[in-house]
Amino acid sequence: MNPQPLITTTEAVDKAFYVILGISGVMLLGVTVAMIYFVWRYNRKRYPVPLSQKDHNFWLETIWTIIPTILVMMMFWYGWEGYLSLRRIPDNAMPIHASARMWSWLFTYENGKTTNKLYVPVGQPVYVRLIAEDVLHSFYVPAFRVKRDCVPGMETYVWFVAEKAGSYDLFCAEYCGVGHADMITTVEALPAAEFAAWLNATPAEADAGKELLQKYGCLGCHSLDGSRIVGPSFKGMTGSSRTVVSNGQETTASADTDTLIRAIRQPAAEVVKGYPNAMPPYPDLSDDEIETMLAWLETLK
Ligand SMILES: [Cu+2]
Repeated sequence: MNPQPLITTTEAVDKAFYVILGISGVMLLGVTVAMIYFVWRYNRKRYPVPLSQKDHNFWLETIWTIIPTILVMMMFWYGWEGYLSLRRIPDNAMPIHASARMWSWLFTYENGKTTNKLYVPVGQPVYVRLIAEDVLHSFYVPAFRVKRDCVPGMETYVWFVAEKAGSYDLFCAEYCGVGHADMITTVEALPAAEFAAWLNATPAEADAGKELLQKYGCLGCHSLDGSRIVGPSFKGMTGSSRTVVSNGQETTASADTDTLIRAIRQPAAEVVKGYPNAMPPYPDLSDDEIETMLAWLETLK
């Protein structure tokens, strides 16, 4: 493939959008003006009897076929060219894996680092490989004009380049269940040097539990600050007493280690009253991982 000057996804989409908007505007104006003129010019009160019996005009018909064909082909051309720009991954793009699951995002970088926000270097294209772990989701970043479905069992992708440092909204744009609206995060574009420093920094040992909570998507549904997302907050959870619904019966459960392990392995067994029975079971978590997570949660009073 020939090296080509980089057209950003924003430029590619905006060009097609403004061409189509412009043509539509001109057509709307032309049709409206002609319609108003004809209503006035050929009003029946003024001309009760038709003046002409002509039923066709070769040149008029040819022109009104050729001009719209050119306009439609222009719209097609700009749309097609823009689409190719969105699909053609620049050679120097940095690959990042994005996993979508109910109801959070997990981004994995080349060195194995994982985050819930998507960190990217300013000025370098990123190639985001999209995976859905459970149901259909959709990766949508309006600022970069990229939107692509994440399909279970199939890898899709987008690429984009952030030209300015900043924080950009990232949404799930495919209704994926009760926590869909919470599947919102950001793209954090950092200057290249800052990004490299961030990428290579090792997380503190003390944060291992929090890293696991991020990795498994727990924080997509459970907040750390007491606010309600999909499920109950983790804040002050350890050791607390809650009314739970178990087999349709309300009972009181205290959040000791056994209860919390059961809540991870068989979330439907006891559901805190007032919350949906929405959590999938996590059979793959090792006992060590659960222990690390619970130890970290205990520090969260
Ligand atoms: Cu989703």
